[in-house]
Amino acid sequence: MDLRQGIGLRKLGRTTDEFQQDLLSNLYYRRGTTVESASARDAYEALSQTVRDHLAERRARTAAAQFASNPRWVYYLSAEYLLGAQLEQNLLYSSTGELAAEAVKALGFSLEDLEDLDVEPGLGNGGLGRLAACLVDSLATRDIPAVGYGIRYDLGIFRQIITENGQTELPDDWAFQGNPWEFPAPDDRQTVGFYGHTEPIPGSETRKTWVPGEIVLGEPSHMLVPGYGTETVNIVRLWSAKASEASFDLSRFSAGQYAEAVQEAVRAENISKVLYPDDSTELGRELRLKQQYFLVSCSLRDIVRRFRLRNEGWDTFADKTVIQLNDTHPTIAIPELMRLLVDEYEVEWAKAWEITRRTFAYTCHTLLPEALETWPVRMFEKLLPRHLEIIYLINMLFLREVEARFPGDHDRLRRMSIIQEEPERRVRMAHLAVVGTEAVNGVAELHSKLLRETVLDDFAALWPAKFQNVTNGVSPRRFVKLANPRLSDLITEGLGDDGWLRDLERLAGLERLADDGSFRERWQAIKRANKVDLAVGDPDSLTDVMIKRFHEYKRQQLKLLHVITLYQRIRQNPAADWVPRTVLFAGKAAPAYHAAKDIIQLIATVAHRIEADPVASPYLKVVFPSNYNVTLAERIVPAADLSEQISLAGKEASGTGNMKLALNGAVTIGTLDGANIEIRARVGEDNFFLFGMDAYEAAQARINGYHPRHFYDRDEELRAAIDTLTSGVFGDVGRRVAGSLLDWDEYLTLADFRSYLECQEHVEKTWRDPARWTRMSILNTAHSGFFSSDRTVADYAARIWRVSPIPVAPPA
Ligand code: GPQ
Repeated sequence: MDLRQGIGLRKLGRTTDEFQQDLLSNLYYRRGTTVESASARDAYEALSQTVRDHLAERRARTAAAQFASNPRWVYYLSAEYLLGAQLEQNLLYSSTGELAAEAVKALGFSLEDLEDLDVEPGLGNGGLGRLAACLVDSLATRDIPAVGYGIRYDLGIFRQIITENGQTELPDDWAFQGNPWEFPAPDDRQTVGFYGHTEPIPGSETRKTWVPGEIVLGEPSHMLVPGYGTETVNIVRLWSAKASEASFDLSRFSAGQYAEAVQEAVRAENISKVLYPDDSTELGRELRLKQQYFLVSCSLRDIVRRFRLRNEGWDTFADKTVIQLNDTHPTIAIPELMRLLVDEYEVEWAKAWEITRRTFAYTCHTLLPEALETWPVRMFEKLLPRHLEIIYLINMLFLREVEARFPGDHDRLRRMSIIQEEPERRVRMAHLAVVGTEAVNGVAELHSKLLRETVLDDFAALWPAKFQNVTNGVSPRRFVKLANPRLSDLITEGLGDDGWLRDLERLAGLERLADDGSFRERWQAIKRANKVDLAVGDPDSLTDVMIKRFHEYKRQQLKLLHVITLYQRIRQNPAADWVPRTVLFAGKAAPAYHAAKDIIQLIATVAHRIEADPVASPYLKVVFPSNYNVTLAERIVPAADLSEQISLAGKEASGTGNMKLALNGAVTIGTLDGANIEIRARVGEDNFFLFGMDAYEAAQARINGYHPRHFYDRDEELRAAIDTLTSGVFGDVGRRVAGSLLDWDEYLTLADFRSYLECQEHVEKTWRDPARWTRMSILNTAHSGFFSSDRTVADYAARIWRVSPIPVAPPA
């Protein structure tokens, strides 16, 4: 029998009755229960399996089509994925939502009940992890053969609880009840080495044998990644660390030394135990480096295995493989591929280097110097001795190339070296990533430009053609269709069909409706209904949202100074005609980032104070829901009127929340930073509230000598706001935040304060004219079509990966 013919033989329910039957079948045979005793969890599991089968059948056809065409595959290597809840997405992407609603009703449940049981896998921190999820969605939607590789952390990003004492962190055991969306694939397990030493191979100068001192197993499982409006289903493959049988010490166990007996196994399995909850800061910990190598080693062996299924030799490897490095976290893949080729497969160094360079591409996501990863040489030497030798050789050959281009320029060699010498010897991962790849990209126009002009300027001088920009994007399915069904229906009605979900530039067709009074009223009513659903404040108030990780550069402290000033103004003049506002903050701070946690605590304290104040509370409300994640973002974004994108210019690489909010009709107040610039260029200056210094002015301000007290002395309201903090009415945390602003103010908050407040006054003036505001809101949505991750993926495909779609035929 031809296996390909077998695919599609099993008939999947496409009518209510058939779907119902499939659901019951899963309830009985896979869940092992009955209608009479089925709990909500039983129903959830059975439903998930039923929906999953629809995708699995498409997956089988996808694999057949992709393997038959032996294309160039895109492998996305990322330490983080924030995939979001799966049930709702997969119902949409398999068009089974209505069938499912009917079928579960017969079991006595509503779809909403079951969706509440669907836990989002929080395998990432913030923008970088969510971008990875949007890109894999769009890769599948664009029919591009791709696999996303990552780590299956047992504990994802911590669960956050906000109280007046600030942020508390709890472990996130996301798969405690199992994960119905995941397929284990133990047969594809890999073996990963760490530590040990290297031995020369007689007769060879470049080849070595690495004898690891510790062996850990990597076990993969995968989640299905369906495309929208197409047949393709790709996968994300996640690795779990498992101890080998040999690591259990039976003799110790028999001697009653139970802890010692398992200690080696525990150490091995700790590698994928927990996601490091830092964001945009380097974390120098051996376990983190182990995680990175674990991901890379397992994934590369899997990539080679997949290549070998279809191809022989190495000549075509780079033609059939492109590996995108999501920031520097997976950069050890470069020396690891060299090691595999040179040491294990005996490819000559120069040829191996050519293959390696042509295989990799690198995306940089930051401009913050403290976020550029470096690792102590001594840590590398101990953990990955062979990789360090390979890096040294790569560096020597690279510096020779630099010397040839810029003879005698020793300072340049020192600056560009992959090894930093002072104050301690460290491996610069970003330099390794630039040297070992064919393309390097930033994530927004300004970011890519500043990378070329500052952080990576020497490399841009050496290889100008290597540097590109690919502006980020977001999935319109998750962040418009799923998050905002009301608005999606109105858009579809306004445009005549739902083609915009696969071709987001078609939103431009809404422009002509921005002046249609009745359309505007419906638009406004939807925003209001979304606010009612969110239920955080008066739905008629201006809903002002700042949702993102807490970091000083993002300047939640500037927003807080605005809140305190508004509070003081209202107290001074309670009878004035105030615009009622609900200010919503949400986001997590890295547990060790004390300054960011102080800002969270201070916001919670101020919120409480205002709430308890009968004079101010009718006009001003501050809310801080706990545990910001993809699911919560999907509730907040549709309800937002004003989108706060107020980072110090030149610090936010791109931002993607800015895109989600604009697409849902929030108007941005922002600086000329990251993708804000591109949003403003598209939605139009009149439909964007701009304030503050630009990136060049900000850089210059520091050079000219920045003194925050200068602004404090000259601005009465700023002084009043800071003095309140210093007075201690908001506790010690208020004093600490005020102190850090007055003494140093790394991100020039005080310099932008007045400009921000004036801009907020302009916001209120505009808000008082609902027709005008609604028009701005519609135009933001209409002109944000560029920010679809489908466009981002098309850019990568055309300019970096050079791959084309492989469509999958529908079932016969
Ligand atoms: N980003 Cl370096 C993260 O979320 N984590 C990180 O460790 C680094 C960057 C963000 C970046 O701050 C945002 O401006 C981007 O929009 C996002 O990556 C995706 O590119």
